[in-house]
Amino acid sequence: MSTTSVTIDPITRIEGHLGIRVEVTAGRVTEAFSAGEMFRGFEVLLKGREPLDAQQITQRICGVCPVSHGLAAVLAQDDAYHSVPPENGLMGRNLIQAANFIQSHLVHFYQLSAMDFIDIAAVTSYAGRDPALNELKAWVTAQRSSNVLYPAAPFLPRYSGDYARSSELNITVLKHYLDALDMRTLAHRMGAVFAGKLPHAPGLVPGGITERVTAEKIATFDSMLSKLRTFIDGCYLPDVLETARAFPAYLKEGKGCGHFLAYGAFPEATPSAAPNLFPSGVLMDGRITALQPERITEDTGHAFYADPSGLPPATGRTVPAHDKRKAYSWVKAPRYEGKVMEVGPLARVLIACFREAESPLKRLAQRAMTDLGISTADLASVMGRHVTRAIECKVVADRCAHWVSRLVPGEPAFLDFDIPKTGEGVGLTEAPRGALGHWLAIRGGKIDNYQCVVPTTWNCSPRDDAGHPGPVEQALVGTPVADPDNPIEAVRVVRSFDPCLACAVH
Ligand code: NFE
Ligand code: MG
Repeated sequence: MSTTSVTIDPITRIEGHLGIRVEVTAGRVTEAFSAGEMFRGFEVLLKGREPLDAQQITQRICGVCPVSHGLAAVLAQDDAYHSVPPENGLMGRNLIQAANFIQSHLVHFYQLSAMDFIDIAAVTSYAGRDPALNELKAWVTAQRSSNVLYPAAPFLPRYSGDYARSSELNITVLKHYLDALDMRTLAHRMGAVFAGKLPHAPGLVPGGITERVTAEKIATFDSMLSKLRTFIDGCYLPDVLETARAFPAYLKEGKGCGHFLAYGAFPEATPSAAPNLFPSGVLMDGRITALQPERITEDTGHAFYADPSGLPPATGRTVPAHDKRKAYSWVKAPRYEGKVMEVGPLARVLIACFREAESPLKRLAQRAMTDLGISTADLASVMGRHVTRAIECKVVADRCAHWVSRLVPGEPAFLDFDIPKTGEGVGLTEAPRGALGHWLAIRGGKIDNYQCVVPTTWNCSPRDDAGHPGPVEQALVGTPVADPDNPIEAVRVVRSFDPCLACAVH
């Protein structure tokens, strides 16, 4: 039987430079390769710097999830300095991180993924009076009739495929695509109330946040939050569920490696006595165990690095080697106990579902599964990733109301600390795309070693030294590809992970 090699490089509507190659035999993917195509070197340039530079420099790894990098950097320092934020600092950090999750999840569904399913051409027969939709209609009509070979982004050109047939679903999501642009701005403004500014937050520091808590800021945050919650409840979550209903096959496709990892995030007390809003855990073969960070290692056998393979991040190295034989990606291959792990909203929701304790994530997931008539096994799929992302977006936005209510105007938002000449710290949190860790070592008062293991490093990792493909590579295998010239099914699988290659290679 003949095999066709399909290369999608670069894959668009993601962040960063990702090349995907799939081998298609008898209409299905039989092998897949995911390649990060650039080197950035943040871990190298952090060496020798002041430890307090870490949260500012690491935020420049990415424009989508800078807050998570800033937070991981200050958590690593809190660990090294034994600094503990006061209540205002803890709640303030949660609110900044929540705002970042909301903007990231909205942009991922509407701007990055929805057009894999929604038919932009449907707007040409729109007969209503919405000015924004009519403007879009005029633009798409002009693009389609102009006969140019490459019509302007972001909607066209596109792969041909089985786009949604319901004109109501198409028009509703297109309208919300346009609304989501304003909602994303609003989420950034909301986070900036306590971050100082966004997307890169100057106000994240060890020991808390620098922004003072005032009654006016609380009121401003609250009023923005209420608009965002209305959009998430009335548009985002229903749109995702409706899209999932329209594409039931994608509640089966793109299963993945079946092992899930979460570090947990959104602490509600210090020291963390109560569980975080997002619990930590490791889910393998249907069994959940407590996270043991020392079991994390990174393989480099197929990555362009000369570092020894299999090192734990605390002693990790970053030595680029662009001409390394057998390497095909600038992304390292993180593993937990040597196992391939998926991270992200799906991992967080499944871990919450498999824990005995009740939680908002578990409750909402159970409601969505009943609604869709599916089980937890079906969540491990393309649509399951979209649905779990929307669920956790609602959980986070709803919980902001509680965190805001715990802020006390006039009370301190950070407590002072001393930077030791020698020390080590680990900052583990959750970024919108999954488990994020920063490992810091200080010698002579300066950064001696800094290692980041990032969500897309887990999800888009290449093969490890034992030859096991990474999570995206595994999710692609088995995917039907009807037309190798229009591999829409493959990009749907990849985009469901919300990859960020800028982060993955850092
Ligand atoms: Ni650049 Fe990020 C998130 C982090 S992804 S977007 O979310 O950390 O790997
Ligand atoms: Mg790294």
